Amino acid sequence: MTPELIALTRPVSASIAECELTHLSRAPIDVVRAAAQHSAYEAALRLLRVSVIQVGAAPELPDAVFIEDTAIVLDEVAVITRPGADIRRRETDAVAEVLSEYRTVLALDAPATLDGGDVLTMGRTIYVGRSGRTNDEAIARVGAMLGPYGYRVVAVDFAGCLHLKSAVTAVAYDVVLLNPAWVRASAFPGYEIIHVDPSEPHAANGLRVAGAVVFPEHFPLTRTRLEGRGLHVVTVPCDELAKAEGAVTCCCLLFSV
Ligand code: CIR
Repeated sequence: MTPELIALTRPVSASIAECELTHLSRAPIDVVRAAAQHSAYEAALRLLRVSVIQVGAAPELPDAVFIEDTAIVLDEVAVITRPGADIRRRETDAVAEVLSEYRTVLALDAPATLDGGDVLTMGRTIYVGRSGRTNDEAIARVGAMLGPYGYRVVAVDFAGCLHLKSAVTAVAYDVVLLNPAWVRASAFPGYEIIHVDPSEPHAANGLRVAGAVVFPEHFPLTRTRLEGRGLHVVTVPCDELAKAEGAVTCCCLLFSV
């Protein structure tokens, strides 16, 4: 039987305009439009036969929609993170509760800090970006926790963007999409590399799911590159959520059951 794919998502919070911002200047966010875009994203996932399960809303937590940052979910186990931004640590309990229905749940504790956006899993290798949100203690701890499950953890340096997955994501099992201005392609030896179009620096974040790549519709030039490589791209509107420094991977935790 084909495994069922589940995407945990979380509604856009009414307070999203007060989100954390690192590399972007604050711009007004239209909450209704952001929520509509989030619904379109969930609909795109459902069309790809993913079961979307919403974790309860957290209106008082501005960044709750970016659920990816709260956990690393693998086939064997899940690790609840300790997000780098203080206020975001309050997002994890509700996610842990839902995840515990599907996985054994481990958790990071102080002084480790880690955002799931810094974690790129490809096969048995877990690349973890060293960032303002993710520290070396967390990288060592994740290595120690997941080594026994057969995973190798590799630290990756990058610069210029919030998370490792702002700079690079997997768009097929052997292909990565990256912005060479933010991360070195040599960090991913053996992988075919597709560069973002230079005029679309934020386009390296695509969500690989069910043989497709869910991808922001506001990056048409990079989309053409993906399609030119034969990849099936499903575009979603997400420019409103992008004002909160989020993209497509960050709005779900994807796993199979
Ligand atoms: C933050 O700064 O934490 C949020 N405003 C954006 C988080 C985006 N998360 C992600 O890309 N994984």
